[in-house]
Amino acid sequence: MDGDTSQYRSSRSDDQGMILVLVLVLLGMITALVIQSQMVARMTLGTEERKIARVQLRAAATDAAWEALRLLVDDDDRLVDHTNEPWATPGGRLLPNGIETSVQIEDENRRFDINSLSVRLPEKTQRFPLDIVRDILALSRQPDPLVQAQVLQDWLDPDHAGLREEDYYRSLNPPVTIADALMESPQELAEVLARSGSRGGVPPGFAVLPDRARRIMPVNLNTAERDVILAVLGPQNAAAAATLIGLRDAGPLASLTVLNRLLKTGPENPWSLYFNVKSSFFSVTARAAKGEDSEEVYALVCRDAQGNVDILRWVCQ
Ligand SMILES: [Ca+2]
Ligand SMILES: [Ca+2]
Repeated sequence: MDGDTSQYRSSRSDDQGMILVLVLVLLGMITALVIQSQMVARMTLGTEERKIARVQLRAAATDAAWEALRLLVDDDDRLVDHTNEPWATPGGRLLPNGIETSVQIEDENRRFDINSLSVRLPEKTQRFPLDIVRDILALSRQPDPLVQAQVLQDWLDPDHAGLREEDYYRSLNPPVTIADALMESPQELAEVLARSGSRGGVPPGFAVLPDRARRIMPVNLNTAERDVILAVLGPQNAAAAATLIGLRDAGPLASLTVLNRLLKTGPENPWSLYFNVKSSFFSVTARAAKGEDSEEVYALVCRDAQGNVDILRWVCQ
């Protein structure tokens, strides 16, 4: 007996179609998952490769910085420092792994240490650190050099008598805690200067040299910025400053004798505590680069008379 089976055939072919669609959807999902996992694996690999590249760059920059520090230790004349010495020559090399390094040592005693403002000198002193800081600010075209110099001094001197001391900073909104202690970093100097209406950040004539003792850090006559020499000697000695700069540009000075002669004074001249012909603070900037990537190491170091080098700041960036 032949019945009408067309409806059963149609139902079976619908089921098969549905199964095919399901299989195709399943295959699509599996393919998407495989592609996604491959992409994740590739991204992870890329991140790992970048991490390894960064570690290699940082290691190369660190090696370059250490190599530069060895030049400071090997300086055969630590009584005189000038810009024609091996340590002052920028260095660098191309490493076998394709990384290119560059390194530069700079003498930080070419600038005037802002922490010298904390030293109290006898009343009869001819030239105070405050005068020098004021003149560096004036030569940097700051709006109100004397007030700004006083603000800086009040910030770091231990007393509470001055133009802007504890009471002023406490009255600010939000209140600020005054340091009344030696400055720690150029960032701190920049912030205090900004509060005093400074324009253009920290003038190049200033350094922030950390120390535990309140002392005047002499400027190295052989490496000093022109404006720093002018500011230390003061406007009344501008001619002597110009002669001094000409002489040291012609060849490194081995002592302060020329300074004494120019100022017609002896070894105890009022400026001798501000000048020297050697340096003790140096900064090292080492950079390693490959393609678009680079790493930098910055170090501030102090070298003593025996050639021992202390690392005071070590920053990787
Ligand atoms: Ca030297
Ligand atoms: Ca103070």
